[in-house]
Amino acid sequence: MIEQKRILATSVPGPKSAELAARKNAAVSAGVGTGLPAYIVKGEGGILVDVDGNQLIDFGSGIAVTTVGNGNPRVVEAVQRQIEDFTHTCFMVTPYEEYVAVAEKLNELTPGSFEKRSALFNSGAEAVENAIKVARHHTGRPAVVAFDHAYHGRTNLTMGLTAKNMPYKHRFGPFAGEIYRVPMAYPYRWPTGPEVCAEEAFAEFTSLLHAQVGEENCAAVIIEPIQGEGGFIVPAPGFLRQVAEYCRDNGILFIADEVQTGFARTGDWFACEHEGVEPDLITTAKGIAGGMPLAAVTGRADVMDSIHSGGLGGTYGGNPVACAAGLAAIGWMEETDARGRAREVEQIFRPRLETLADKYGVIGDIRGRGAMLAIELVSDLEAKTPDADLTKAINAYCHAHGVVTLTCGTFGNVFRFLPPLSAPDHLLNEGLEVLEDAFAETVR
Ligand code: PLZ
Repeated sequence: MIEQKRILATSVPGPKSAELAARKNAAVSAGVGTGLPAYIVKGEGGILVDVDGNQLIDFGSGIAVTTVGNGNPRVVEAVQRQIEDFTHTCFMVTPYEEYVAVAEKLNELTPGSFEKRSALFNSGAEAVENAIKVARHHTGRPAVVAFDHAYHGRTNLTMGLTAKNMPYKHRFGPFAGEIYRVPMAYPYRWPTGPEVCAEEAFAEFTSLLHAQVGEENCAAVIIEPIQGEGGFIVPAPGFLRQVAEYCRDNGILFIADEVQTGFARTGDWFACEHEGVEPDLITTAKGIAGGMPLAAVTGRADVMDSIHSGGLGGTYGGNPVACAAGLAAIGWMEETDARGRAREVEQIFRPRLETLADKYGVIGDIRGRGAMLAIELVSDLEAKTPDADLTKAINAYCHAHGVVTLTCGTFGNVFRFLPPLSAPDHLLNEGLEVLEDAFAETVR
């Protein structure tokens, strides 16, 4: 048992981590960065233990993956059991029940009162690739519309869908064709104000889609119901619903990329439920399997079944160990009311973030839902000038003081919180105290 307590045994990262970092630099491509190079040897609940014996508070869940907590015992046990039985057959060769059971669970839990089918993959990017494949095949149309600030992955097609150049796209092109970008209903930065954001963004969306794509050429519109890497941007209320309705009216498939938002993270099973939106296709990954690589496309049965047999697949997609972990993680979320816990986490974080906003005058926006929350840092509240340097400084302070924090945002000025849902209140509060110290130490 690891005590749910922060312990600073050495500096963070400590000497043993520094040695590993030197080996990393000599062995691993420089293209693979490490945010906080403290090398982890063990994890439990909301704590990560590094090689130097430091106990770090986890405010990132490995980017929204270990929602059920680090080393969730139920997931560990399911993985161990499955590994003893068999590790792999390839579902396309000789199938097994766990894959089918995950698909059944996804079809049941995802929004949409219609009949559904699922297909399983290994990563979020792979799920997005396949959702686009399905949409193009089903509609017979080429074009895909994505949004400003979108993040959908690092493979060629998903890089094309991702909005931000550095570090994701820079000199990695050319990108796949027939991808069009439209403005996001980003309330905080909407030029004419948040009140008119949904309405005006929707008008721009329809007008651009009509003028530059043509409705009848458009296979799909893909959107994160709360944008992740782009800055935890919650679309102005009503926007998602309007876009989904417009898609339905025009024979365009509405794809919700719930890779980061899915599985209780936002206080619902899926973030688009908050707006009552029923997507044609949903992509999931990350939180689905407590850390094992598993991803999925779930959607309308008529769409998913329009693909010829053999048209979807992959060697490892829906690997039995990952599926066993997925069933255990979802079971844990159902039985512990993980959605309720995500809403409690918001209750713990929000008031303290609001206090920070009042005290320092550098937080332009507090946003997100459930256990997916963020603050946008600015050097001037009026001008909303992004303050990436301050964001970096606060992040570095948290790291050095044993809290694993993450930043995001197109302008690098968003500080985000994605704690595991099994982290106890006192640990979340301890992490928030470090954040408060970080503000005290770093804001001018
Ligand atoms: N769609 C909405 O958030 C992954 C990326 C980290 P993969 N986000 C974390 C990084 O810098 O690579 C993500 C996402 C949304 C798709 C993806 C891609 O998921 O499992 O990383 O491929």
